[in-house]
Amino acid sequence: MKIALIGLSGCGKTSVYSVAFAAKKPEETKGLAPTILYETRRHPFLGLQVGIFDFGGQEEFRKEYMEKPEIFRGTDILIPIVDLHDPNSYEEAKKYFIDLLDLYRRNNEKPKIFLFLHKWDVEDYQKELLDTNVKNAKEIFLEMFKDYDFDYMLTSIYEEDKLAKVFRDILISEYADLKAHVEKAEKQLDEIKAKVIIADISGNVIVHNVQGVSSGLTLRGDLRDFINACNTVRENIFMSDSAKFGGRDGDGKEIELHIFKYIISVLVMKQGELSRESQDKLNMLLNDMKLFADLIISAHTD
Ligand SMILES: Nc1nc2c(ncn2[C@@H]2O[C@H](COP(=O)(O)OP(=O)(O)OP(=O)(O)O)[C@@H](O)[C@H]2O)c(=O)[nH]1
Ligand SMILES: [Mg+2]
Repeated sequence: MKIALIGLSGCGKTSVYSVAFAAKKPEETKGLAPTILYETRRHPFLGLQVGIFDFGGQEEFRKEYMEKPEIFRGTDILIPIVDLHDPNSYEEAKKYFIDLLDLYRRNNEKPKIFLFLHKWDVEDYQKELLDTNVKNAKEIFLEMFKDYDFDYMLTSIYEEDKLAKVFRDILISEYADLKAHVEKAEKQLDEIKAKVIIADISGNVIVHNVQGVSSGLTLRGDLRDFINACNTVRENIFMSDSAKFGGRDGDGKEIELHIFKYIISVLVMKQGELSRESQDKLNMLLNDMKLFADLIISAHTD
């Protein structure tokens, strides 16, 4: 899957990538240098290789790559980013987006479009101006994508969890039936009295009910290591596609890891036995995640 991040220089493309996919803190993006030409990065998600193209927005680079339409070929998802802190740039951004849509047309391609109205926060910006800027941006930008499979969202790197969910939903939108499962899991988690994290084998968090276990999409390092180690045991010693692992200390603290179809992992952390009701709900969730993993595998083989 190929995702292209586009927008004028300084609108926040590299920051969005860094916070959502590369476990960077929002503040760490303040010193980012402008991207030269473009950068590509690979990120595995649900067993799929996602290629993320981060296009430099400075004029000289835009000129250069706009003359090489083949660079854009094969884009599944186009993410145009608008800087809400810089309303004076809207018209230029619009021109750039129109040129790009033309380029895709010439390539006979029609990517899905998710417009980010970005920097929707008051970090280094006056609150009073933000609402007006959002309103004007909507008037200028929503109209232009109406012939496309299109959606827009208000985003900020200072809302890491929300940004991670935005990307999770964008990535999942490529698989027709998965979204319903994720939404169901989100509801089920609310009702289980244990800490539960559903992630893929590469450590992208899909759903969780624990604060502070992820940075963007990326699961905390120690838990990621645990999943990795168990996954190696599953593969090399059990030689099965699914497996369950567990640990417990003297005080009744427990951790349980379920791996389904070498793709989905469900981590459960609890103190003592769960109530019958919670255990029933957890079992339902585990069943559903098994199904979810099956669906992903069959989507891959399609
Ligand atoms: N307040 C705020 N600042 C942001 C946000 N996202 C990015 N920034 C800041 O915007 C500045 C520019 O970010 P970059 O990610 O380098 O911009 P870019 O779009 O990659 O720019 P080019 O590579 O030149 O095209 C940095 O100082 C970031 O900290 C955001 O959501 N809110
Ligand atoms: Mg950049």
